[in-house]
Amino acid sequence: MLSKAIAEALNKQVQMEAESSQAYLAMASWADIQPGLDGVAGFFFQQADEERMHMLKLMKFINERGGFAVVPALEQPILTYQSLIRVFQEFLKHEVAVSESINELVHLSLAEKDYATHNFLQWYVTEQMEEENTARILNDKLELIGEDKSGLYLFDRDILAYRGKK
Ligand code: OFO
Repeated sequence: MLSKAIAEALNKQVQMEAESSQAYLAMASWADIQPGLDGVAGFFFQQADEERMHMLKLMKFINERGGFAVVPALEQPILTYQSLIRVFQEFLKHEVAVSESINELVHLSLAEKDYATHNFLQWYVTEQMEEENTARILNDKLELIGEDKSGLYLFDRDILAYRGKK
């Protein structure tokens, strides 16, 4: 049975995953209407689906453990970007914030001696390490490319390979 504090904290994480999904869906839609960024659009459409899966996994766990998973209200995410690098900077910033939130949850689960939740959260710890790493690599590549059009062409062409690494 989840304590009130853990149930609340897990529900906050449900909200964060839902917000991530919305934010990445907006990035996907923005990329989708830019010329030549269909690879980036595909990457963020998939990332949005993945975040929704993270949310659902949390919701199932909360309900299975005697809590009540609350479907959160969501604010509209950032809809437009000035450049591709801005999108990826925001992606990294977002993933770092999610990792911090997962760390807090792990800390709370130990403080509350909730080892079932602690065990459940390990999947998220690993997932966040991978996602942060992917976001860093993609930011580094864009820094390197700068305004080089052929570099951007290759970046867009190859980006979906980073989905396969997960
Ligand atoms: Fe939910 O995995 Fe990143 O944010």
